[in-house]
Amino acid sequence: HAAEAQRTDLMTITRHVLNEQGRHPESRGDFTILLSHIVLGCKFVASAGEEQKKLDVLSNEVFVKALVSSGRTISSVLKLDSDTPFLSAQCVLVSEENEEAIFVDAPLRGKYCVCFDPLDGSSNIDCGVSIGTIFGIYMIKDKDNVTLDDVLQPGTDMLAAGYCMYGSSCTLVLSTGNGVNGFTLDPSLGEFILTHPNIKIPNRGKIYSVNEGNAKNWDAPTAKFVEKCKYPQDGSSPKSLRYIGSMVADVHRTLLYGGIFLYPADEKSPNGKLRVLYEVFPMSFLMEKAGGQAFTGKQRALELVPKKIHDRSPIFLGSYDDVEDIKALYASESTTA
Ligand code: P6P
Repeated sequence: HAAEAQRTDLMTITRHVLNEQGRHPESRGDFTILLSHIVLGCKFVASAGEEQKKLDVLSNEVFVKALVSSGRTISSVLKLDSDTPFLSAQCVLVSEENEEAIFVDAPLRGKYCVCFDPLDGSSNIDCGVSIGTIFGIYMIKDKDNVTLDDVLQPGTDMLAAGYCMYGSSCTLVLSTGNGVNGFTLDPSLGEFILTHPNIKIPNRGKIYSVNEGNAKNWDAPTAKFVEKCKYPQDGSSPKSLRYIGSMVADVHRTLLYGGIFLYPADEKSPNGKLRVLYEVFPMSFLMEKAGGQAFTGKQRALELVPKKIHDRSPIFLGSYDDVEDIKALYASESTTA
């Protein structure tokens, strides 16, 4: 009977977020409405696989419209490719060229800013590798006087973050500040059901995840760290290399199995490749809430203050003890340098 009772007691993501809202009596439910619109966008992308239009273009449009129509957002920073068509006159688009955030028309303005990448890893679509949506949510400081400063906040100001991975199943991982929970889309119900409650990343893992093809450009601490993964000096077994090349998939495996994901700076890209606002911050937020940590090579990743909305940063994130090891290598380099 217990199994039957549990089976019919569906913990959907909406119910889970409502429970979380209960922890904030002052809340008027705006956050819950905002999240429900992000979830709608994720369901759309999950179902849009057969669409003719390029999936990344389609997902940009559906997230922008879902967010604006939620009436709870004030601006959203999108990673758009140059060929993304301008949407309706309702908003000014972000483009990687002209560095503008999207400011929603006054009647639909809310109090949250959402920074997101609607379809990270989209270059992997045609070969069937998992891709995903990544998002982070901030509170706007002054709704009537919105500036870019509302978006250029440190990751420590983030209220919530998450990703939705579109792979063999559709999994949404979310933290609203109190732990990390994973939900799997049940297509028959059209609902995200809680399948991974209270995710905690192992303190140490057996996997390192980096693009070894960039090895000749790495700095000394990264090179030393990877060397130690492959040829450990302490008699432990070498780590396994797993690199999918789609951040959501590599981070999701790291969160569940432990280990470390690295996208370091190198001579070609002194700030690394990954974007602060909608890749580094949301994933760092989730790692910390799951008991791991995230480091830029110089500081705690969430303490970065972005200067421009498409800023990049090197990132080392994952199991707490594994990140400690690379922090020690950077610390010793800075003392000997
Ligand atoms: P590289 C995908 O293009 C992406 O933005 C992330 O999803 C992924 O982690 C990274 O770039 C892969 O970059 O240089 O290893 O191909």
